[in-house]
Amino acid sequence: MVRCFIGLGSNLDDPINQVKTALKELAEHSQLKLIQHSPLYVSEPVGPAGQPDYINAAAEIETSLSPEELLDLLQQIEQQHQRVRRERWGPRTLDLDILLYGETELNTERLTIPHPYLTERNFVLRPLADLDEKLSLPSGKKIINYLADCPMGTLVQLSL
Ligand code: A4P
Ligand code: MG
Repeated sequence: MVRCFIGLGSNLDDPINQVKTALKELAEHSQLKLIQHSPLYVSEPVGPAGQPDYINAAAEIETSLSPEELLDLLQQIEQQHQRVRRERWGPRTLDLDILLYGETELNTERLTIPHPYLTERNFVLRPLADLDEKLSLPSGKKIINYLADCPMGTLVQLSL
């Protein structure tokens, strides 16, 4: 089993409910084990202006799926949430990203792990640090050090 971290984001169609439902779907999935999830946060959108605020969270899971199989599973869950892919970084009902997959570093056409923008986004770093304040990247650099250096867009904690 590999310890992985998944990022959850939504800014359309009742985003709190989208994220809570996705967490439930992860918890109930037979091919992974949900260990814990972070609180939910309201965060300012990064990307095209004029889109609604996001709800963001992170989840710690264990799985024996390969990175590609895990991505397939996450994309299936995204599809269940009627996600329509339009513009890059545009609004979405549900976005599930593989943030970390054990100590694996990967750069293929389909997958970049660790997630390429992980270290620049407080709405990813904060929930990861909530889950494990000692968490590091495969490079050995600590999440909390990136968080300290991360320009803070507004991030408001909602609830567990
Ligand atoms: N892909 C590559 N690496 C990964 C990975 N580690 N995890 C590929 C998941 N997918 C990965 O993703 C496009 C392709 O990325 C996938 O088909 C997969 O093969 P997508 O979800 O369809 O497209 P996207 O999400 O629009 O693009 P991208 O670049 O993944 O955007 P991000 O980084 O996910 O950003 N602002 C706030 N406040 N909160 C947010 O959550 N999210 C975004 C989207 C923009 N602004 C935001 C937020
Ligand atoms: Mg994505």
